[in-house]
Amino acid sequence: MNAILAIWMTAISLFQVESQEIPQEAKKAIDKYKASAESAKKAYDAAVLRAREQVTKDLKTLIQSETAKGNIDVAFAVKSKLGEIQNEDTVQAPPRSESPVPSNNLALNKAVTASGSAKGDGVTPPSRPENAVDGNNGTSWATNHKDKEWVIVDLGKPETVSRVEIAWEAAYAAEYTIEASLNGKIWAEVARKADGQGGLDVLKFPPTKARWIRWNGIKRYKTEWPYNMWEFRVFGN
Ligand SMILES: [Ca+2]
Repeated sequence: MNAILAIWMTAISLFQVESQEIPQEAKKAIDKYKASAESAKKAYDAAVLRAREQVTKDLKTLIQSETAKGNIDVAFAVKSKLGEIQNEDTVQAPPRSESPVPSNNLALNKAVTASGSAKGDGVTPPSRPENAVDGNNGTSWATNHKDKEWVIVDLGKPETVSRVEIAWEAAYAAEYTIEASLNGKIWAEVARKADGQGGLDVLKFPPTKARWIRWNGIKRYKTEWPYNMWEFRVFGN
């Protein structure tokens, strides 16, 4: 790749002096050189794309076969790896629908507690609830393989909240509730999702004063998977 880049950069610098008075023969040589560098770069880009598509296809096949064999933990580990590769793609791709990360997220980097985290699933980076409030769309919190899972975020002080957003990995929640509390003991349900489809959930509700916000899982998309959220966000408006 370095060699191709070097050729490319040389071609560009030659192109910059092209407008000056240079012999016709030299111009021809430069054009030929440029065309060759362009075609090398195109071939390289196409090869990278093909290789990435093949790896993605192979990993998807592996997930299906391991799931069929009942090796759910293996399938989940492979799925995490696939997620990493797809995340790499998004670095160069147009921004995802949930980007940029909103700056007025009241839950950002706040203290969290949770029912637990997936273990032994090969999740990278290690699954922990903090991943759901770190403002990073590439780190997630994966739960244990149970329906009744939860996470609580402490906003630090009472805030008026009226919206929650959850960005899901493929292992999304089909059903869950959002609860609010001023003392961490008495909870009031402020929103309920009963038809989750994954992606980005946006739940709006009447302005409510609360310091703690709890997400309660009720039903996973697939019982052989955990819940897995990229981001859990709380807003005042
Ligand atoms: Ca995250």
